[in-house]
Amino acid sequence: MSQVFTLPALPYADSALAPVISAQTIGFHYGKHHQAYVTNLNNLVKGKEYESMNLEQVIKASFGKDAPVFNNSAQVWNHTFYWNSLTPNKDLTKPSAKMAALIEKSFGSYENFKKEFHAAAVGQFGSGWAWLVAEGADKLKIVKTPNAETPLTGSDKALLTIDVWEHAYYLDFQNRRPDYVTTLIEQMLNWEFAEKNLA
Ligand code: MN3
Repeated sequence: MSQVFTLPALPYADSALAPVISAQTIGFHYGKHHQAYVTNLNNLVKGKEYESMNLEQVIKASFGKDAPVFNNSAQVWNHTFYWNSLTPNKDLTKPSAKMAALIEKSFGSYENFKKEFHAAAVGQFGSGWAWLVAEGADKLKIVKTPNAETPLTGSDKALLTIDVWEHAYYLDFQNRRPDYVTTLIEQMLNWEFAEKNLA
């Protein structure tokens, strides 16, 4: 049976994150870039073994073996994960007591977590992603990945991500990647999503 990959709906209106992430950025980033990865993936998997797999299976099967399929499938997944990592709902931008305890245990303090996440996002040379991941059940870590790479191909569980490809911030922040990252970390991280991923 032939699998058709689809672009998941955005979890909020395209203007919901403005002015930090403008509707114009969402229009290009979600409407053009994310959609293009979906379209490319559907074209690339035609007639191949990937057609019988779900998205996560395609990412794992193509990693290190089939760059075009990996890049497009991982970018579909990473972007969906990114949209869900952000929220306009201020009630969700504070970690729960359980998550806060885990953050403190893993990073020493919430302030240190923010510093490490920021440093990874700013320090990723060129295009890529910064991630909060869980190693096992009770240790959190910050990692960064280049281009389309994703924690999904390893043993860490992804909890939150920030896209640091220039297309994520250039219309709103131009070259000021540090300001984009700071604003997301201070105002928009969806801790409810992070907690769901940890469960
Ligand atoms: Mn992107």
